[in-house]
Amino acid sequence: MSASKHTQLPASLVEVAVAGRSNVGKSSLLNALANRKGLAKTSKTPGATRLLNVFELQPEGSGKWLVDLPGYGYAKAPKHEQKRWAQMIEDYLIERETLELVLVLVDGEVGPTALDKQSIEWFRHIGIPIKIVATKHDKVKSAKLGSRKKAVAEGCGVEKKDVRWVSAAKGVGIPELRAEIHTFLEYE
Ligand SMILES: Nc1nc2c(ncn2[C@@H]2O[C@H](COP(=O)(O)OP(=O)(O)O)[C@@H](O)[C@H]2O)c(=O)[nH]1
Ligand SMILES: [Mg+2]
Repeated sequence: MSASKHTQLPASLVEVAVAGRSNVGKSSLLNALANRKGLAKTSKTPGATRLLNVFELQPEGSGKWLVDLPGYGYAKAPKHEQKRWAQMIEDYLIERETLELVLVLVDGEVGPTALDKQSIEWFRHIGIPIKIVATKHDKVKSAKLGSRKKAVAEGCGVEKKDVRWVSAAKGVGIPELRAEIHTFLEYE
């Protein structure tokens, strides 16, 4: 289901949200995790997801949700819309009581940007548990992978082992991340 405000959502048991810049690969990752191509809408046009899009783990009514958040920092959108999205995401992140973990996606091809670092700092400040996920593993040349892995970990202020590298396109890291999410949701 989708909502333009978290207050429109029904109660859940536990939620894991997927956050990151526009075009980082949030929707593609959700589809890869669910093993369903068209579940979350992906787009070549950044800024396509403007709603909180909620997916429930089976069985129906489990109350265990994955939430696809609108991407932050979509510069081409009108300023007032950017502000509105940012406020909606912030309200959700701060006020949603059943939100237990945020997967913070960083584009592995690009490396952590200033906006990524700013967002991570904000999550830490608010005290929301995060897990760094580096996307588009398949787009990083193997000669660069070592230095990029170091750069992502350092830029995000975590150990290299604490970054989950994934490729939604090639399936790299997807079973591992899926298992981590399941474990997390089971123990909540
Ligand atoms: N090569 C490659 N492209 C990806 C991957 N994940 C996402 N993309 C592409 O990146 C673009 C943005 O993806 P999307 O999932 O819509 O990003 P979102 O805006 O964060 O939801 C699309 O063109 C995707 O096909 C990946 O693992 N590998
Ligand atoms: Mg999306």
